[in-house]
Amino acid sequence: MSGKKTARQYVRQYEGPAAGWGALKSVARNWLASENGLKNLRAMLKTNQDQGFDCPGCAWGESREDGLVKFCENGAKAVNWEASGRTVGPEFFARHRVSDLTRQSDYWLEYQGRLTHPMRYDAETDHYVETSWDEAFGLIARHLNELESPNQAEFYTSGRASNEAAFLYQLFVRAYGTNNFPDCSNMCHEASGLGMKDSVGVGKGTVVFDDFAKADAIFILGQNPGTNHPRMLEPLREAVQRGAQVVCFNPLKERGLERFQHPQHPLEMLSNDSEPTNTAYFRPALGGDMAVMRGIAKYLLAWERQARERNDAPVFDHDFLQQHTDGLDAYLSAIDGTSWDQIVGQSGLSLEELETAAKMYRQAERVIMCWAMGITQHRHSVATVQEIVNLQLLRGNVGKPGAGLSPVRGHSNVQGDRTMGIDEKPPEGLLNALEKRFKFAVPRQPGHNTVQAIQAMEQQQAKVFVALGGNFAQATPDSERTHAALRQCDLTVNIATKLNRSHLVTGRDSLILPCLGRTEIDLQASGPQGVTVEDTFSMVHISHGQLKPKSPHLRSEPAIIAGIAKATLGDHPVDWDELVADYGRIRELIADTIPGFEGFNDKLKAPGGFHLPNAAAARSWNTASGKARFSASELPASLINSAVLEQGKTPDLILQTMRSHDQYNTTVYGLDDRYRGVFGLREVVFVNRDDIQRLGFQAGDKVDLISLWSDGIERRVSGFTLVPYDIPVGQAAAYYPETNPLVPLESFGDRTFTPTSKFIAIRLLKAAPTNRIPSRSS
Ligand SMILES: Nc1nc2c(c(=O)[nH]1)N[C@H]1C(S)=C(S)[C@@H](COP(=O)(O)OP(=O)(O)OC[C@H]3O[C@@H](n4cnc5c(=O)[nH]c(N)nc54)[C@H](O)[C@@H]3O)O[C@H]1N2
Ligand SMILES: Nc1nc2c(c(=O)[nH]1)N[C@H]1C(S)=C(S)[C@@H](COP(=O)(O)OP(=O)(O)OC[C@H]3O[C@@H](n4cnc5c(=O)[nH]c(N)nc54)[C@H](O)[C@@H]3O)O[C@H]1N2
Ligand SMILES: [Mo]
Repeated sequence: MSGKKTARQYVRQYEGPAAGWGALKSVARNWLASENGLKNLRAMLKTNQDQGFDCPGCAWGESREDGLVKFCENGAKAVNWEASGRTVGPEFFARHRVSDLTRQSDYWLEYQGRLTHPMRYDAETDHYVETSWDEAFGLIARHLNELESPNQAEFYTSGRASNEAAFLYQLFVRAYGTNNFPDCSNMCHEASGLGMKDSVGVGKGTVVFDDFAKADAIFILGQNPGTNHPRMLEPLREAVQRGAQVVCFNPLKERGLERFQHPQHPLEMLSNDSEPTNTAYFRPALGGDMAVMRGIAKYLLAWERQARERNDAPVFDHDFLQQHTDGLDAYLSAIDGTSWDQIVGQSGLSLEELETAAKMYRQAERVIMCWAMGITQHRHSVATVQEIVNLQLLRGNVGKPGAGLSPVRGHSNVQGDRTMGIDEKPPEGLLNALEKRFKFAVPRQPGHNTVQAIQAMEQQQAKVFVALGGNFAQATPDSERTHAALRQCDLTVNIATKLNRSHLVTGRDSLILPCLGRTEIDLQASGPQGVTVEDTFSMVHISHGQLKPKSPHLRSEPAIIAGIAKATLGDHPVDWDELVADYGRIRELIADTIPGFEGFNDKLKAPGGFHLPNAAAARSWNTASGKARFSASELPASLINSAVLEQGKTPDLILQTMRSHDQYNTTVYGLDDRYRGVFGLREVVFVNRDDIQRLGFQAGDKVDLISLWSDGIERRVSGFTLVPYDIPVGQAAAYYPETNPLVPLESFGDRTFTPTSKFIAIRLLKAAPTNRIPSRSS
């Protein structure tokens, strides 16, 4: 395939390919802005190297064998952001009252730099004041030990925490007595875990990095890798070059899925050439992917029947179906019972498009299905994930090289955190292993997920909130209610690297505990420590920080957890200090209790780490029936929630909330979204020109967005700029977290409790005058 491809014309202003010169320019800007440029450049060269640290960006994995330096624009931004030269210490908090800081934007808050000292909130003066680690641990212990029940405390985890930190945290929390582990995964790939566990017995992806080079087709559903997993563009481009199909399903034409310029390929950069990263692009309705998959399956079934009549080669993989699956008949009936009208109506694709996609699927011997938030943040996400599995099972596309299921994870160690037991519904096996090893009665009652934790705080049933990283107040839905719920707590604690809004939405007592970042040297009694992470392909490897810590007062996450644990529980059930002195000892405990980690410390010596066993990838099915199971779900009767329909309300548009190119979740690196042609502004809403006209607005108008729900609460965000965009009619898109106030707490996925961040029924109104915080307040 030739390198040339004329730029297709879209409404966006950005004409360049993904990555390439645009990315280098942006990285350079970030380097300079970090005020620590040269050091960070040296640090960059250590990213994802055997002796270096794991990129604190996304969970995409790499083959590490070729020894090349691998990083991407957004990984570079993540490193620079963490390694910022600016700091936020006691003088900063003395200068700013908390209520004043609250008026600053999320961007401004994190931009101020790295937290340097443990700080305690003083409600009387409305300032954070310096405290000592011992006082902080003592305060937490006092609060925890005063609760009537351990279930009145919530222990949140964000997916950047290392395996060692996560394991210690869950050990402490369970020894304290609760399974209340709300975590970012509840808002993220919960549906992938639940759906896949039931269907194939494993809640993780079944492919490894090398499978991408062997696939005949890669389907990418509801994912924007150009921004969120940029290193994935390279295998996609290579797939296209060798003639494989890369088939995208995304209502937005995402630049990274169209063209990619390799930043480490000098010739391509000089000639400004770029390579396509897809061979077909379909633009479904929001929430329409289950119908798309059903439509493809319906074509396959029709062709299978035709083939049987004509004695042609079968379409289905009958050996696989016979030997490895059950529930096929019920599933085929479900396909027959789903009309083409339903499929076309709900998918947003035409019959011809569905047929084309089905042909691409059928022609490939080996297919990988990748997906992310466009699939998992809907009400029927579990059913959608299972429909992806169904389709893959029909042609035996699970558990063979170059084929499989690939939910592409978000945070760099979100998958590892679950493996370590950050799970509000822990598997029996884990609890038994902990009980046996540590000799205490583990709590057996399921704990709270993120939504339930907010509800418990709202009802004053939960009184202490502890966060191991993340930005709970902003990442969660229904911001106004969630903030009010947090403020009712007796104590809120945030273990964090940078200041964010969660630290300002305080309980009566509140602590900020500043920790080392992954880029920094972690020195303990036995010497410098490494920590481990698990990537999206279940590869576990070690990460060694390289930079001098930002402040001598910082402690590592394991040390902070151990400090809280010791103050609360004493030396029970372990000698916490001894574990922190040498993380190898924590790994020994992991080896004793978590399957796949036997001989953990030794296994880490292998270059690139080791791969955790994945039963489904080996065609061994840990399901109720011992087989891979078809799920015969019906398509949802309506995508719009009955809580909206019952009100007789008709939405103007359906809104998805997504990431710009200049952010990492609630961390906003800058105000541009280069690929989508938006610069200097985040309060924008992308709408089709026809809809803008239909609704009586003009491009550039300022509008308020109101979401529809049945509880009488007005959920509104104000003063958003209308951007005409190449987006299907009836849809809108805007950035997270600015639009989180619109997501009702009760609008979550069936079984998953994942907020429906990709499907919000909204109305547009002419903007009312507001006291809104402008983004440009830095
Ligand atoms: N630089 C950077 N990297 C990141 C992150 C970040 O914020 N910044 N976040 C990390 C995390 S935690 C995660 S979970 C991942 C998120 O990675 P993504 O899932 O790629 O993140 P989103 O921006 O939410 O993008 C969702 C994509 O799905 C599409 N989409 C929305 N709704 C639908 C739908 O109903 N159907 C289909 N087919 N498509 C739909 C949107 O148009 C968009 O392209 O990225 C991780 N990596
Ligand atoms: N509307 C809407 N809401 C969403 C989503 C969406 O698509 N739309 N996506 C959801 C998804 S997929 C996710 S994963 C969640 C993310 O939710 P979170 O994981 O809670 O949020 P982040 O923005 O990643 O957290 C950023 C903060 O983490 C802290 N931090 C950074 N590095 C470290 C570290 O090494 N250690 C510690 N202790 N702290 C650190 C910093 O203080 C920083 O401010 O948001 C969810 N919310
Ligand atoms: Mo995520």
